[in-house]
Amino acid sequence: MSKKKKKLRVSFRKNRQARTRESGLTKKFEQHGFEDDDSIRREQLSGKGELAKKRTVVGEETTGDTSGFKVLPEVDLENCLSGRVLEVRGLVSVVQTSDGQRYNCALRRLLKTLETDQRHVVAVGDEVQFRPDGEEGLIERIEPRSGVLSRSSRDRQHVLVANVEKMVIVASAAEPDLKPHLIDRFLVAAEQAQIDPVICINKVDLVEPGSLQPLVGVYAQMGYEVLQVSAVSGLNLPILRDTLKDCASVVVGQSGVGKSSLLNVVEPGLGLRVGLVSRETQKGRHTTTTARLIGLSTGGFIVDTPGIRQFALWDVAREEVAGLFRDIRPFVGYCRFPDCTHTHEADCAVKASVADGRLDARRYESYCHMRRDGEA
Ligand SMILES: Nc1nc2c(ncn2[C@@H]2O[C@H](COP(=O)(O)OP(=O)(O)OP(=O)(O)O)[C@@H](O)[C@H]2O)c(=O)[nH]1
Ligand SMILES: [Mg+2]
Ligand SMILES: [Zn+2]
Repeated sequence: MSKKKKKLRVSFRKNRQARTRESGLTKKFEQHGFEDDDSIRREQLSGKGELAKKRTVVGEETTGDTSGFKVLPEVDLENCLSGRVLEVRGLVSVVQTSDGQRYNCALRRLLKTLETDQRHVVAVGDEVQFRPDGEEGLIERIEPRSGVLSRSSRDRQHVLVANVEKMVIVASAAEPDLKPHLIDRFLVAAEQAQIDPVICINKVDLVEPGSLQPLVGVYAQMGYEVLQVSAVSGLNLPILRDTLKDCASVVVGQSGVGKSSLLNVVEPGLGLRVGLVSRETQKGRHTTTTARLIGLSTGGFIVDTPGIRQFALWDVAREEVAGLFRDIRPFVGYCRFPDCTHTHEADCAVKASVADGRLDARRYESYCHMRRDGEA
């Protein structure tokens, strides 16, 4: 990246002066007096009265807002190390460099105050530049992201993980029951984020062999990779291991489907905590509580995530949903009305294809749900 650095006018959050309590770690860095932080504080005192919301920052303009910011601030790379975020624990991000060293990093003030739609500024999987100081560090810059999986959380973007190529959608054949609608929702998110999805149906030891075939067939026909696995019997785990090899992946799915259990057998010695599924409610107990990046001995990494109760899509307009269904997409051009919603209109090619069996009725139902919810 050798783009020209410019002075850019960017927006900051309004309540910059309202300083919340910060960890000792952050304070320590402030005492070091890193220049950007200083300049911001000085501006606050410069007699402009109420805080101006725009400031000048030296950096590169980012195309799109992949890291949630419109500017990639200039940093003194000579004093920085680059690393990847393994875990975010409140204000502290655990960052690992390529030689395996880990640092507990705080966030430079500038990054905390730039305006963004995001719920949290740093995400697991982020590549960052940070200033090391013993076992600690200060994140100076978050590099532009690709492969961002987000969900919507109270109208803000919650980035679950950044910089992944693959999304392993884990469902369970039983305990808890298989929920194809949730798979469909994750597929839409994967299509939108351009992350390659793999559908992984776990706990097949609990059902009759072959009973999942109709459902598996529907997804396989759309060109998705579908694996039927069991963390208990070991069925098809070599294939899963091979799929994850040398790849940057994330596992997603409801609580209790066996995400952590699968990772424990894919990467022996990991020892992730797993939890029982409640007998009465058939629900998992949210055993994994924070996303965590795990390096694989076969190369690549995978991020284990907490079970998601509701996965609300981020930044998908209602009109876009049909285009994100691989099986519906080919028909939409043949409807009579160009703005057809494929729900109630006459001469709708999508509805016609459900009627004659070319489109799976359950998938179409999923589509209608996601459109109606308004979540999408
Ligand atoms: N029968 C059977 N049980 C399994 C299998 N895989 C996992 N389990 C059980 O399912 C339960 C939940 O497993 P976890 O790995 O904790 O599930 P998780 O998806 O990580 O759940 P959260 O961390 O809560 O999101 C545990 O009791 C596991 O022993 C499987 O293939 N077959
Ligand atoms: Mg788990
Ligand atoms: Zn239509």
